[in-house]
Amino acid sequence: MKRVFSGVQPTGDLHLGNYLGALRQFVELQEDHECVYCVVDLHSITLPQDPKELRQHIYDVAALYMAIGVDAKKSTIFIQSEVKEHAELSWILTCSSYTGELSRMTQFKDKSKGNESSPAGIFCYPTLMAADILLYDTDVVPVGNDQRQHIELTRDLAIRVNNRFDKKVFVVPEGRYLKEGARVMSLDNPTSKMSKSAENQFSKIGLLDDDNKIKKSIMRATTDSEANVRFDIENKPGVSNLISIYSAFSGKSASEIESMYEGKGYGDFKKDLAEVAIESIRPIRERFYEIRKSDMLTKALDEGAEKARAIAEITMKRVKEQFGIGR
Ligand code: AQP
Repeated sequence: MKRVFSGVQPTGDLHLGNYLGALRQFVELQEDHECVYCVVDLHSITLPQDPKELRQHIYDVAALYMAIGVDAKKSTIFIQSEVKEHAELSWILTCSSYTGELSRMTQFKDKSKGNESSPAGIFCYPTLMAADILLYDTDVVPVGNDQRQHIELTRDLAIRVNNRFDKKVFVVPEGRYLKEGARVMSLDNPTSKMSKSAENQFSKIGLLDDDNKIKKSIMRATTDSEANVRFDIENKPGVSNLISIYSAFSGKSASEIESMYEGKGYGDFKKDLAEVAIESIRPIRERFYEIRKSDMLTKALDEGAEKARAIAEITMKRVKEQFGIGR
């Protein structure tokens, strides 16, 4: 059975972009893959976090995995910092990567903005992500489009190490990207991606937002003055983003949606989209609160960490032997 690995940073409440780009795939894949899903807390501290809030977000992300349908009996759910091999392999891969390739990562350029006092973690975190993936001999990595460059780097590092030792030290993984929802854009500025850390609450739809907040966010979303529901990313990025969200939730194609709203204004379209989003998110939110109250979460995380450690230890032993470190 092929192995799947993916993770989400506990940097805030998860939004529609995280769900439609990555999480939706988690559930689908667990039926015929061996899935390992991680809450990547070490990644989240590349930028300073409030420690109390961070701990809550770690639990929230794990509970959301379960609320969307990840089954802890079928899949492994765990917290990254509870398996020490992530940090260990990350260092080994940092030593195998080039400063030139790391400095070309767009997320590094976006987040550091050329500022010399930005944390070195922003620079090195792609090698931690590579370690997360390679530690589990991963075949498939379900992620949003924004992670393409990091997946390519992970593949390059795996191939580089394998070539250096002329041996299959690492499995070379493939990224898995969806057609609809792979890049959900911000509702107030459809030229940048929807992001947890965005300040404007109405720029995103959170998976824990109440019905009223979901409706308000969609009704306020930036569109254009043409009043024509038409998919055209270049000239109508706001409306196209809303059409993509509608499509990802309903399974209808963009052209079907265009025909449904021919001759109608943005008001009708947005009202219906709000309804579709509310009906899809409500069951996730309700399930989340049930899980958060019960002890099933800590049980799943304890068992998950144990299962993850068992795989990670075997990989690290192989890698250390290959690199000649330890005894
Ligand atoms: N807007 C998006 N559209 C589609 N997929 C997205 N993902 C994130 N934003 C979008 C996917 O969600 C998964 C988890 O992302 P992450 O939390 O690990 O990191 P991120 O990409 O940095 O997410 P955010 O929301 O933008 O967080 P902050 O604000 O903390 O940086 C990944 O598979 C990602 O592709």
